[in-house]
Amino acid sequence: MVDRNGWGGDRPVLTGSRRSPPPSFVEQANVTDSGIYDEFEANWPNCWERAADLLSWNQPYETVLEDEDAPFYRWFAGGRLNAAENCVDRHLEAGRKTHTAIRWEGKHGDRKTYTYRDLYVAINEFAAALRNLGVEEDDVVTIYLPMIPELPIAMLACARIGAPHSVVFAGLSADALATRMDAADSEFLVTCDGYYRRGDAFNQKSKADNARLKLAQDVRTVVVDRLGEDLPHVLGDDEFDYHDLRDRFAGETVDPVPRDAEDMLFLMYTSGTTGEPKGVVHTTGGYLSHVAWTSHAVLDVKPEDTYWCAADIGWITGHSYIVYGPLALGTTTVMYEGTPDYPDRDRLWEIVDRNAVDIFYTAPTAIRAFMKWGEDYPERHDLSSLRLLGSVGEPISPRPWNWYYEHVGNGECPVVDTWWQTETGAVTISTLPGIDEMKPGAAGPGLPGIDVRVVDESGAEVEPGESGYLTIARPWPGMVRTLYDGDDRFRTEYWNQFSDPDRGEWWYASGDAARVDEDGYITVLGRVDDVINVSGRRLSTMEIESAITGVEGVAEAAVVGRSSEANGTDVQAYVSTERGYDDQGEVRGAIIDSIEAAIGPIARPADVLFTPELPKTRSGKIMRRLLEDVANDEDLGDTSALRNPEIVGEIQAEIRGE
Ligand code: 6R9
Repeated sequence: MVDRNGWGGDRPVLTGSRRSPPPSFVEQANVTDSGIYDEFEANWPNCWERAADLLSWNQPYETVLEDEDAPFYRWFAGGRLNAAENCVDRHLEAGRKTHTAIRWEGKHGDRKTYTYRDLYVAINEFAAALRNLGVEEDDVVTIYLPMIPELPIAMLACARIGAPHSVVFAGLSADALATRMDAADSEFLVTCDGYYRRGDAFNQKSKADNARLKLAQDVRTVVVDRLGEDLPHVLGDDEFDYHDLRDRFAGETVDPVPRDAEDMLFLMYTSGTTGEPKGVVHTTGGYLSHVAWTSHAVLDVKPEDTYWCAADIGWITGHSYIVYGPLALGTTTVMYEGTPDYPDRDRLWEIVDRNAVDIFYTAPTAIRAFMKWGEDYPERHDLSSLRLLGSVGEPISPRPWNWYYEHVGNGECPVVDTWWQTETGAVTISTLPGIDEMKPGAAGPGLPGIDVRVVDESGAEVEPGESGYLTIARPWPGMVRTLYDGDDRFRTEYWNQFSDPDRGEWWYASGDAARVDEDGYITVLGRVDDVINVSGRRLSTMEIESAITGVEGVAEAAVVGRSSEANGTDVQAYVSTERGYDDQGEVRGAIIDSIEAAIGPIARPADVLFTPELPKTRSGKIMRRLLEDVANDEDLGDTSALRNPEIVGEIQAEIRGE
């Protein structure tokens, strides 16, 4: 039993009825030859040249894969390329200057269109400005921006001059920003004055200022003026206005720096099993090949499409499938600043309709909300431009899958349920929409060339239908290369558990539990580590617990995931207080504040339950597993081995509201 998050280890997971790819889709799909699986198998690892061929290389690579120093793999070694040149310049050269690269849908109906030429100009000017500020090749530039066009512009400007970016989600707190900048030794920051969320203006600069105060290093900061009069701000020492810089460097061009395929393209911090976030390192050649290939083969992106991934660029999904994948293929990528229900619950469908969006990619948490709001909202709009739908971030169960298929796709668009992670860089498990049958509730088989195995504790593959640990038994181009915090942590986090180095077997441990069926389709059950997935966002229970225990009066805390219809999982906190701190309202308020300060509002618990004690083993370990079962109203089994079994009944009664 490896399912720790209430996805129901031994409960049957209902998969809905199978569906074949609609013939109208198959006729035009990018990949239609079912022989591709065998072809990749027979030619592995050289099959991945197909991905690398989607890019333009300044210098051809010498080998596809070097595995002498596993698990530190090298892909396309010897090759040189620049990611920004691949995402922008080469499309201009191909005569597509006036083609729309980014279609930005801002709040209150603000809109902007960047052609590939516009994007080229913006990236060059900002790259010149960054150089002038002292950014050199390999310096990490932290970007702390919401969903405004300056975010992809800044990323690509960094890529152009060979400076890895580290984008920190705009909703994270000052502390979280400081931790990430400190860990990356980053001396450059791109942020903004503030941004709108729903109707309100949020102050981003004050968070950035607070983060800078916590850092030992000097930080040169570029501030994008997003709110103008709505949020006046002053620039201090070492702070520069983005638009002034653009004016100063107007018309300048900067030659793209040819990067080694294995040079770092970016860093992305993600929650791990300890309180310290992990700095996932992605490199240029493998990552870009893999995102371009999966955009082509899984999302079926074509240059003439209008493609929309409704994620935030602050997470990996937005990096791979709003910015790098679609732009590498020269398509039009839609970028949306707002929320799905503002000003009304048909906002997304209005955008699909008005822009004639061909491909739409979102998360199950959003799909569950659409389903709850009802089909009237999509029905108000003409969605017939849609050709393919995608889902990512969490397991999607058959009911929302079918709803999405029927009410958004009108039964005519394949739905790809794409499993992947910050660490995999790009999609690794999914059906190929022009070839494979879809089974609602199962993501699909490993993509061609990806060797997915579901194994037990000892690393032996489990029988179809049984649950086990999801592993990948071979390297792939988009994979994490190491953790910025060190190679040791990279080995322990991902490779020690299932690898057998004596036999030359390196199996990547994903941290997810899964089940595989007789056709090799994978149903992902959820995380097996101390990470919980709230609305598709990875949170570390340890990080939340340490924010809680930092509050005066808190004696102990445990945080677990609780199944939630809306969010997939909610955060459930259990807290015991020190003597004398009886005002639970006050402590609760301080706990929420502390979590928001340490991580951000996304980590706010759905419930904080106060208890005189936490259930513990005789050796004094908090029984989180049991607390998770209590939160999910599961059968608890025998609790007699606990030091304080009586407390469990009390907590249970409290949770059930008895
Ligand atoms: C891309 C992304 C990764 C975790 C992953 C898993 C969950 C993602 C999923 C899915 C079931 C899918 N996950 N896609 N679970 N079905 N199609 O979300 O990256 O933020 O690193 O999260 O998300 O638990 O391990 P990241």
